[in-house]
Amino acid sequence: MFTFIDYSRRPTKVFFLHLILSLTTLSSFLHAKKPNIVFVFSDDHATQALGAYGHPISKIAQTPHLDQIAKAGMRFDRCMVTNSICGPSRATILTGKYSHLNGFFVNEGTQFDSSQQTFPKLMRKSGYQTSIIGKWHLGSDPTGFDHWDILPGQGKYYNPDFKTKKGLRNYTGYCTEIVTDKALEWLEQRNKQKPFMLMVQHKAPHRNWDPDFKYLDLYDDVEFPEPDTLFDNYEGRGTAAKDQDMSIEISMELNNDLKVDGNSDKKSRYYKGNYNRLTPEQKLLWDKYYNKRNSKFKKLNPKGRELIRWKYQSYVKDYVRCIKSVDDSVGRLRTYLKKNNLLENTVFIYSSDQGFYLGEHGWFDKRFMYDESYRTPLLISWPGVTKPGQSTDKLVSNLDFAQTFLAISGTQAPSDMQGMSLVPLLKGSDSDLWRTHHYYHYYEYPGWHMVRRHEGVYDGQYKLLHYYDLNEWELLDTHKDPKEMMNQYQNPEYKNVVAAMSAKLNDLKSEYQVPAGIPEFRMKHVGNDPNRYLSKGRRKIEGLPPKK
Ligand code: SGN
Ligand code: CA
Repeated sequence: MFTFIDYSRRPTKVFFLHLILSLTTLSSFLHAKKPNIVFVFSDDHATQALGAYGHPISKIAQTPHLDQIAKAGMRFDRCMVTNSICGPSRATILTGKYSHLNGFFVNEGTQFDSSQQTFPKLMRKSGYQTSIIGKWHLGSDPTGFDHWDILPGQGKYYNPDFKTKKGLRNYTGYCTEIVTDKALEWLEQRNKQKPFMLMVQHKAPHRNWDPDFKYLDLYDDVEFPEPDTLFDNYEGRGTAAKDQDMSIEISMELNNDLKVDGNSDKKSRYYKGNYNRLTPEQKLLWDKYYNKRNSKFKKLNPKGRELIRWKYQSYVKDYVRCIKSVDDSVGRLRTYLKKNNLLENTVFIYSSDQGFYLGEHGWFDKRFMYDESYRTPLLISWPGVTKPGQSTDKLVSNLDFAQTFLAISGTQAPSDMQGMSLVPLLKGSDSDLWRTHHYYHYYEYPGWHMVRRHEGVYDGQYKLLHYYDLNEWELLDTHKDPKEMMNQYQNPEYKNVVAAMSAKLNDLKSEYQVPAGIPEFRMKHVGNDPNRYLSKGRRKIEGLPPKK
């Protein structure tokens, strides 16, 4: 903030005093150590399962270390993603650009063009050491990092492989813990003369929600609250909500997702991809917990709604167990920073590639522009800059991360980045000049969970969605209808809102240079089988033969 001082009316002594003060501030600014950045990022972490956001689930499954970031800094209540899926979210974060400009639209079958401009490359140029450890999921190898040690593809929870410039190496243990060990090792051996930017990227709590052995029976005796919309029948919304393949009832698999017979059905996906990787000692621990859970399940033999309820409870428990390890990871990292006198000069950031459904609308997974998957957690602490315990409901986005990191490091952001630096918000600004509307675009169809392509705009209350392949629109009034159950698009009372939001959608598309018309882009590798990604349950309903 600048204050104008009229020196002509003041004695010269005061003028010199101000001059000296300004020069001292300037010199301490120039000599101040550039802040470090630790960016912890998880995969599919819903705000419902993060204590600082206050949802009933997180009251049971607490996250004290994550909450500490919010207590020390700022909680962002409306951090909206540009495209609610893994690789595309990561590509947006690296480039500060929407999918249509960074070229990474969908997870499957594409490679990130790693020759393009990214924030780590720019930070490196301005003297930062850059490092990424854990999930990457962009096909091509990382560029712009002094050090990288990543999980190939989706990565594995148990005894994962890691990939470096030297090739692949297998590790025994639990992924979240190994990623943290590696991050701490890197911090220890880094060049201590330079500021650093470290990205710690967890696989957890991604499907199929495999917990660490020490947490297998955590929350076992607890009943988690069911969401009001667990038995949603999608009345009041269009084809896309009705036709998805991500329901707990139909799409969630007893074997693969809920580990029923996971240790005995040798042909199953779970056995081959997960159980089979375990050491004999790990197998004993796994068997001990899941054999008990499975035999209880078989005795109970639930049907209909009771089966959905059992699936929901089992799913959420494994999911929050995975988050427990992420919380531990944050605790270990912060303890290290504190012990090494680094915490005070480190910006600590926590976020996830997108949100997730924990049974809302009867779903798991993400992709839709509905709240649970469109909104992602974002917590930032910056000691001495952000006042402790702040929160903001400004519309921010993963589109803003690149420019934020650049601003923190004092690096000029290139003008072709499309986001906004969050630094003014972190410094307490409540400026009206912030964005009022956010643009969203999801592309992966046909694909896992069969969510139709859509784009839309959100202003904090109204949300307009366009499923252009279906020629269907939805307007949601999230103040009156926070659970997003009722499409108001045809309701005459919302005529003006629809008109205003449609105009805004067009404005944003031209501002962000979204190519006109329906995107040409199709998932190349789907070939001529549009049902390639259908779940077992859906294949049965459609009368299709089981997948091999
Ligand atoms: C896997 C999962 C899907 C999930 C995608 C994308 N199937 O394919 O359920 O939607 O990842 O997730 S699984 O049975 O292999 O777990 S993302 O986080 O990478 O976008
Ligand atoms: Ca994800």
